[in-house]
Amino acid sequence: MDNDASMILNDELPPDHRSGFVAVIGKPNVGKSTLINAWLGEKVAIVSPKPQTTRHRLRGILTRPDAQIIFVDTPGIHRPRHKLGEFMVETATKSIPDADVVLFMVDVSEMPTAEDEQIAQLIEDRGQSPVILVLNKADLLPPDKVQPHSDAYFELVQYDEWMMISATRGDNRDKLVDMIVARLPEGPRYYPPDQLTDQTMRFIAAELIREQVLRFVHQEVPHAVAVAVGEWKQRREDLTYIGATVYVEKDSQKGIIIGQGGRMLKRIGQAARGEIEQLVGNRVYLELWVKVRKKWRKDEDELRRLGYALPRKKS
Ligand SMILES: Nc1nc2c(ncn2[C@@H]2O[C@H](COP(=O)(O)OP(=O)(O)OP(=O)(O)O)[C@@H](O)[C@H]2O)c(=O)[nH]1
Ligand SMILES: [Mg+2]
Repeated sequence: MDNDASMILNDELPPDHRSGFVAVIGKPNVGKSTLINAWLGEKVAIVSPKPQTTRHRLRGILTRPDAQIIFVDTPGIHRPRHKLGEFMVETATKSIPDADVVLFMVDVSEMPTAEDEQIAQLIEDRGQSPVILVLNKADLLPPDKVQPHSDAYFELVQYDEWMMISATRGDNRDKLVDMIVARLPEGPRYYPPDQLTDQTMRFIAAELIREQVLRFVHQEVPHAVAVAVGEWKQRREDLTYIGATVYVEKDSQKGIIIGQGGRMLKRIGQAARGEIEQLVGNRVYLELWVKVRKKWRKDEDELRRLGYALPRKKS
């Protein structure tokens, strides 16, 4: 196989093969990234119990003999408080009109909030494609709340179909994929069958470090963190050297990330190293630095430098 086109092997596909883009939209923390990872059987997107974990649009690619689904994971839509938040919300919003199918994901264990309502409106205004309402976290839903909670969501949005699932426990996960495939247009594969994401290893490694920051550091601090991977070198056949910088906004946050005697940074580094070793498939030597970039979340130039590229303002 000598080029990407032949790797995709489209000539072997059945004539009614389906493909398309499926945007997963919802407020923060409802389980969008968890579901995509579960479908792919690999961690392509980081996950955390804290809201506003995902910051970029990223693709997770599921290839079956009869279909290729390109899931588009998006940042949770919320009321932004700084330019990073604006970037995140705009990124998610822009994915709606481009999608062949929109999955509107909600947390059915709780009643809808104003955020869910706004997103429902956004989907109605921007979307032209079928909408599947996904009621997630069914495992947390007490039996007496099934009807009132579901009804509240059914009233919220104009949907074509709905499914109640548990992304973590697995209820109806496969059924939902079949429901999606039935709604996709006929078309070829866009990616080689073994490709799981459009993200680079470097980006995923930086995210895996940020995931551990979200895990170990609390309150506002993890939200003020950005991670950039600098050096990436194959030192030996079985050892990769990775140097990364953890950016924070204040000296006090730097102190928290480093911790007493460097203990917190060590903890973050060790946990992230384990995850990155799984990603690259060999041993990793991970070196971390912590730097202050004052108010980077409010500064467009800083955001761009850290990989949160906003569209250029029209002059
Ligand atoms: N009990 C339960 N927890 C879930 C389920 N799905 C996701 N979670 C948990 O919900 C939390 C948030 O999951 P994420 O996948 O990061 O949520 P997200 O929608 O991608 O969040 P943002 O990236 O912030 O928009 C994590 O702690 C998950 O383990 C589920 O079906 N049941
Ligand atoms: Mg997410």
